[in-house]
Amino acid sequence: MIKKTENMKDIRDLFDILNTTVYNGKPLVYFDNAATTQKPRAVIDALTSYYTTLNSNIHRGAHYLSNIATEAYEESRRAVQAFINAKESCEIVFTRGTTESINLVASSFGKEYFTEGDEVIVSGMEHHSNIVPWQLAGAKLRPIPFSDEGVLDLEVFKKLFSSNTKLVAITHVSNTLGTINPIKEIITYAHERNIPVLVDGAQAISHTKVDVQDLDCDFYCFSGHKMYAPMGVGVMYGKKDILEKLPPYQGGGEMIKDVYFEYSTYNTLPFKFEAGTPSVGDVLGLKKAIDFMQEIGIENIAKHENMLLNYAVERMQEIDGMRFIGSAPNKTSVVSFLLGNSHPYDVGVLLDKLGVAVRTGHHCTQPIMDRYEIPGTVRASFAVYNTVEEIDIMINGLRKIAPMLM
Ligand code: 7TS
Repeated sequence: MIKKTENMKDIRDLFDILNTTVYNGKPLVYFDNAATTQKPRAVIDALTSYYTTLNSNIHRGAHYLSNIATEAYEESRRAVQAFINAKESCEIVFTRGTTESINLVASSFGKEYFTEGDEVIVSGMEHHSNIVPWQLAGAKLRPIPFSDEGVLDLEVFKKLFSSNTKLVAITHVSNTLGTINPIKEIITYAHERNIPVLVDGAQAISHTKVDVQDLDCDFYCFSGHKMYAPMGVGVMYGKKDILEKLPPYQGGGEMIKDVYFEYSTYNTLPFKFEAGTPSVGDVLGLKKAIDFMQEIGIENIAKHENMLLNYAVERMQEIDGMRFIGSAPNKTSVVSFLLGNSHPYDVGVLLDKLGVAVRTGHHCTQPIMDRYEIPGTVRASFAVYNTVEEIDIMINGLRKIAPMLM
């Protein structure tokens, strides 16, 4: 059990990997949390425990292990349901991650509703995972522009609706800019026009309280590995009445009721969308990650990360040539930046040599780079276990690096 404490050491102690040293003994400073967070020991133990004591296939066994594994898997589904306040557990579909969740909706929703010339409203700050699946499904994209600070232009958004609009698909939080988008306002506006809304929650789920009933979104997608859970598991939440109308995504075991050579009938929700053997151990790990977050409290996580964000931005401003990319007033703990005109990759490599892990490049958001006319950014993204001392290490590094590159 984690104590609700300001003492972050208690939390760091749950992550063995944070004691790693790199390049001749430099402490690892892990600031690539928007790509994937580290996993607390309880999550890793859940995987080992599953494979050492429970490994079996689920929903099909008439045997002891399978029954227990099935119950544990369904308990994880109920934990996710409670975590995001879904009305029913059958609205929680396990996938491999956000990418698969969005592809699932694009494929099924697209098959059911898209015809030639139909449009999906997205934002200009989408991850490629919330762009390409809609193109593959045959839709035309209408992006909402955003300001230099990284704030969506809601007046333009309202003008993008047309008789061809079939869906709004929008990121809750930008992985590159950190902007928290006003999705409730967007959902309300779209619903007034009878247009459903999918929210890409990949970067929101570990930083803000998500209540799908309060948001009233039609779909909410996220990845376990960005919220302290294992890789290989994600969630597609969908409102029951909509999911019931959609055709299956993949065909195979578990998603069927009866199969004949002439035709097949499909299982009830959520199994209709869970073809094949799922990643049971990872799903059990996801429950442990939810427990971890709930024991600290999402408000406490957000408070700590906000403190880190404000401290980092304040200190980074002191560095000559610092250019922030994305400074929306409502942000999560993501800092994208450039040093003068130097290439982000060069900054990333030099920071890495000092033990600081950041991401560089376009972060799978090429349209954002085009918007700012830059090749990419350096991105530092903080999680609950990061500290002010680690930010100081990055700042001292940037002070050394800046004169070398400019
Ligand atoms: N949507 C957003 C907003 C994301 O940030 C990501 C991954 C995805 C979708 C896809 O998630 P996946 O788990 O299916 O891969 N973003 C990042 C990133 O910023 N750095 O690495 C992966």
